[in-house]
Amino acid sequence: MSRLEILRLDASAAGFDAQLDQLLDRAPEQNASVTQTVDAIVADIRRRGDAALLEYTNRFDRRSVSQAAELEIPKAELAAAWQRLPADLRAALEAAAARIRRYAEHQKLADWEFSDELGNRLGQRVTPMDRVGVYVPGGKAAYPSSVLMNVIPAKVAGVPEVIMVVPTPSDAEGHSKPNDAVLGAAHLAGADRVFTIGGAQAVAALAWGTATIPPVDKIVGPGNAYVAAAKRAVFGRVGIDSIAGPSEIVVICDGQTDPRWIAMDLFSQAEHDEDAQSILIAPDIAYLERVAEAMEQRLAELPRAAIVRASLAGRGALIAVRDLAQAAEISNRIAPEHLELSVADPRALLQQIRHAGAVFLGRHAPESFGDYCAGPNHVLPTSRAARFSNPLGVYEFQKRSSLIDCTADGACPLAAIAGRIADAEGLHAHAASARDRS
Ligand code: HSO
Ligand code: ZN
Repeated sequence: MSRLEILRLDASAAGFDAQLDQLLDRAPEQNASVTQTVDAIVADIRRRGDAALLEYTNRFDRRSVSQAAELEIPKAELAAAWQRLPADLRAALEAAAARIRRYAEHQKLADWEFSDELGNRLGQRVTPMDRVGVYVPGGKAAYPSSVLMNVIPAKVAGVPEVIMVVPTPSDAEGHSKPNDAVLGAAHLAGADRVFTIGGAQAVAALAWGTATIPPVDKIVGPGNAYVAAAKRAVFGRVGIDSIAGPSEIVVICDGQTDPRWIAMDLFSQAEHDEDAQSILIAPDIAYLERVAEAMEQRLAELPRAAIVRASLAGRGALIAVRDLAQAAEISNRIAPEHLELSVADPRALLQQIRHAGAVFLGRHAPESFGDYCAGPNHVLPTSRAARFSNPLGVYEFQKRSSLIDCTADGACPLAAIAGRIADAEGLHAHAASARDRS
């Protein structure tokens, strides 16, 4: 077996900044031909509804469905899939779901109101969306954990109808068999309806609605380049969550954690796909080499070793720094999706961290807890989006309305202010409407 390849960088060396920029350079591709194909599919679904949806589904997923109604998995089938799961998996999913729900409860936005000195009341009222769509990727990336992470916050927000879609291509024998764990998780999380559709056609159907697929108000969930392009195309018609890029982890270690643990933490991200990124930062070159050694040894444990190798060779890095302060600075530039602070005093280091999707504090909190069951959402900002965006959460399924409630007395001073500004804007009706209340 060839040695595991991974880039080594020294943060104090000349040229480091350029090297880091190059390492992070991954603008989410927007391929013109993908965009064109997707635009055509979206337009076609919008125009021809179910007929187009059936055609694309049969063509792209090699299926032979004749009635759009057959695309729905009946609720009883979801419950049956749940019952078919091994009891210990059911128990684990239940425990994870309970923890995810409990965390989500804390995220609920609240109503608030206050009175101004005139006796008017101003406030915010929070209401859930009516109907949302959750896209679950098919194939190997059909993760039951992602079903929980997307559906539970929507339900906690109070969304009455959560529509899940999952592409279910036919296998070699021509059978289209949805994954039991995914369906079981949908049952557990409380998805209201599930359809076996995917790709741009599923996103378009959710956005515009067809006779069979009800139109939703927002679409969340990761997908391939076609799904991402379709989400961009329907944005505005519906809300979307952020467009997910490859998953990333940065581990900052003080050199005192068992190198074998850190090796596996880096692998856990790398095994997602070749484009995933794992970066270790430590103020100790010798320690970095011990981790590299441990990676060499533990790679043999992995069924997905080939993906891990490709990911680490293409996008991984071991970065030597002067001290933990410099590590924090570099991490802030990366703004990673996941950040492990595997150090003696993670709370102190946290003070220096400004941008990260999720922070795992200390040696006993690996990312995989966050992926499955710690409670916080595993849908996190990727590709440096942690500079400006947030984990998926209950708040993504809630909307705020402003409340303006004036008394007759409280209205007078506002009429004068509004009237004067409306005059300046040359908007007569505004001014008159305001002064009517004085
Ligand atoms: N690390 C992934 C989530 C995931 N991991 C699902 C395992 N299953 C993105 O945060
Ligand atoms: Zn993961």
